Amino acid sequence: MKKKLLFLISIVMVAAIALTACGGAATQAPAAAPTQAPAQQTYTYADMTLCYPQLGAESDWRTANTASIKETADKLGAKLIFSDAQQKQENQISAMRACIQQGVSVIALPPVVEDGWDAVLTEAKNAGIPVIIVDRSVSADKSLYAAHIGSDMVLEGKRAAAEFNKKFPDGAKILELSGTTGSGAAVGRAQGFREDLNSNIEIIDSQTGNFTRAEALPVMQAFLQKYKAGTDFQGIFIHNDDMGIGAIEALKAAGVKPGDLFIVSVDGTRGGFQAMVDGWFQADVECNPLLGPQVFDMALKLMNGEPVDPETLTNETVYYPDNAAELLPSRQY
Ligand code: GYE
Repeated sequence: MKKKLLFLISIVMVAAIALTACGGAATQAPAAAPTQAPAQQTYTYADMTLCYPQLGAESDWRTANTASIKETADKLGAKLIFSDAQQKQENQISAMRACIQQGVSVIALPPVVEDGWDAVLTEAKNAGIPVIIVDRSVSADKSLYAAHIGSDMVLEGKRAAAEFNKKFPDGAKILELSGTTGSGAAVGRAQGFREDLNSNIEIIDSQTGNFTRAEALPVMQAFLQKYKAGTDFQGIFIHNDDMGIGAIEALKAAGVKPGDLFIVSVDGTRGGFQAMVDGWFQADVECNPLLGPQVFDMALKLMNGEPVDPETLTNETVYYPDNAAELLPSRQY
């Protein structure tokens, strides 16, 4: 009771001071509503609600990315609105609209595909909610979002091409098992790969396995029906480790042995490392999913009106079988 009274008195006093301070300003614009934060307030993670409309759970990369976002939110004490769109853009868009409706502080969007974000990004912008594009890129105009944090997918493709160029100086025929059609990851990797692949190395066929083990398996089976391993093609570029693992199942069933084909994959997951230890992959181009700390750090900067880097690319490398067994136990994903 006493506390309440004291509280009331202090409110009245603050109001009185405020009134005196702006005495004579009756004709000016009305003061901000008392619930609104003063202009120079510094927000902390406790004030943050971050919306993460995750695109799916299609791969070990994705599982690690989700864990990184959730763990970082917990550690920092920020509120997280998480959803799983099951690789469907329309689900991501509705999740974003729900977040806009709720007035979240920041949206961090890992877009399943590149195109088709203009409308919802405009809605977020009009609502004053900054959007960070995470992981894959979007084709929307840069004015519609604050920044992008993720891997350089074109560079990853180039790194894969360099492995084939090294292995086949006299040329070869190869296959490509590509990621989700229209996704920044698949588009970028395919582009970088083609840009740097020597002209004597021919990609005889390219099909999507949608970044999943389950979908890659039948695609590899169909490839093996059509082309004879070792004779018609000597290598495969696979856009992620999960599809590689699906492909290995098909190769094993067809009697192909580790090392018969030159296989380069992307991600560097534990599964990818195991495939190198087992002799199936000859190189694994790193793609790091542990983006949580960077995403939350940038989100707080945006809340506080601080400048951010419009493009933050992850530092990555290429892994090889020679030390895969040694590194495997320390892999975080
Ligand atoms: O390589 C793959 C995942 O967008 C970088 O998506 C990501 C890719 C990653 O499904 O494993």
